[in-house]
Amino acid sequence: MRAARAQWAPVWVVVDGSTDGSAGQLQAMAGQDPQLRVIVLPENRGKGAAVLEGITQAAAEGYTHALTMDSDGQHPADLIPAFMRVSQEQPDAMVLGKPVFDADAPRLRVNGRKLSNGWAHLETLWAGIGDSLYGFRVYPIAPLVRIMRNQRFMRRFDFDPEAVVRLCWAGVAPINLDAPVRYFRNEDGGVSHFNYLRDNALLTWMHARLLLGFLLRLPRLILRKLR
Ligand SMILES: Nc1nc2c(ncn2[C@@H]2O[C@H](COP(=O)(O)OP(=O)(O)O)[C@@H](O)[C@H]2O)c(=O)[nH]1
Ligand SMILES: [Mg+2]
Repeated sequence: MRAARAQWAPVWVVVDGSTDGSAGQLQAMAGQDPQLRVIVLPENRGKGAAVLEGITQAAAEGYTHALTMDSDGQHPADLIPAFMRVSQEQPDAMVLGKPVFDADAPRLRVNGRKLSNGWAHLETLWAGIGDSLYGFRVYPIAPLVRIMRNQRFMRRFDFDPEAVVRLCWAGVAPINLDAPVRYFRNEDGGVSHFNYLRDNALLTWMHARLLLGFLLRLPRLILRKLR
């Protein structure tokens, strides 16, 4: 959070039912810093639901775009201004981080990504999604809120890939920018809540419904591709 605040104002943190006392600490910091807002969800709802809460409040206050990032230090806060600049130049697009992995990145995760990316390419007829899973992104808020309101999925870890695919379908073009990802080793405090069985099952079900949506939209996607 501090790294993000050093680069940008305002910064909003959504605390998603965390039980480690981080909400209290953040609220104390927000008391000293008018540019920091803390939104606390009493119960864990999942990544997509937390983003939706943040961007719904942001839209109500007149914001049109939001950069999302993880709060566990894995995402490059120093790139926030560059991503925002590109978004300001091309406000109709979404600006997607393209992960540049360090040597500590778990092989299984890096390879699992290729699978999810392959599906996302197919589902959008190669519309140019650089990475389907990386959560360091700038979204135009209005189309994303519209898509999520029409959907009861996309509320957990299935959020990031489903959001890019559905935004592509809605005509929001992706712009990809390289952005390093850090993987902390466990001994350095790296904590991952990624659960192989649970999250891969969630992603498989997500791609199954996206494939169905893809088939329904295929004529339109082909027409768009030809133009
Ligand atoms: N709001 C919310 N975000 C989550 C939840 N689980 C994971 N995330 C988000 O997804 C990111 C990736 O999860 P993480 O456990 O760090 O796994 P990693 O992929 O190994 O880094 C987190 O940093 C959060 O931004 C959740 O239950 N609620
Ligand atoms: Mg993480």
